[in-house]
Amino acid sequence: MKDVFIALGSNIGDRSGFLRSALKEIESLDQTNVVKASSIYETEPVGFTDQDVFLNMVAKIETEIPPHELLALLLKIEKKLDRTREVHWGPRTIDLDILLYNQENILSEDLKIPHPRMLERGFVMIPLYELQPDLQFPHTDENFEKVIEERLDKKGVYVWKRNNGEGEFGLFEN
Ligand code: PH2
Ligand code: MG
Ligand code: MG
Repeated sequence: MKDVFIALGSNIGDRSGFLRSALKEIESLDQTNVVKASSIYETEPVGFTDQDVFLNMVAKIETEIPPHELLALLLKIEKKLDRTREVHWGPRTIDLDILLYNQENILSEDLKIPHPRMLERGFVMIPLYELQPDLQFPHTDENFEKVIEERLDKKGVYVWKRNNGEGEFGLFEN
């Protein structure tokens, strides 16, 4: 199995409901398990700032699905959960981004892994650090502490629901 980290984000409607549905859809993919989920964080919008606050989290999955196929399946899940694309970086019911795929560096037109902007983004790196503080990155020698201390914009990221290890994914009532 390959270790893969996925970032989830939502800032429209029933935000935690969309996160939960997305995790369930990912879990139901063939040859794929959700291994663990971070806490859920509420985060101020980055980039396009005139939009509602987000809920963000990161999940670690293991899968045998190759990267491009996984991307296509995640886009399909986004569609199923009413994702539309109007404004670049704009409001969305659910956004599913592959952050890391098994220490691989992938640079193709439609898929770049590691996710190109991840090291600067607090809403990605803070939940990722919670999940896997000993993580090595395939595209920098810096260790996680150094990235957090020196690169990261840590502002505007607050725990919204702590993962307590109980219920679905440690986050939701069964
Ligand atoms: N996603 C973006 C742009 N800005 N800001 C926050 N806080 N959370 C996001 O998930 C997010 C964002 C593009 O994918
Ligand atoms: Mg994104
Ligand atoms: Mg995306």
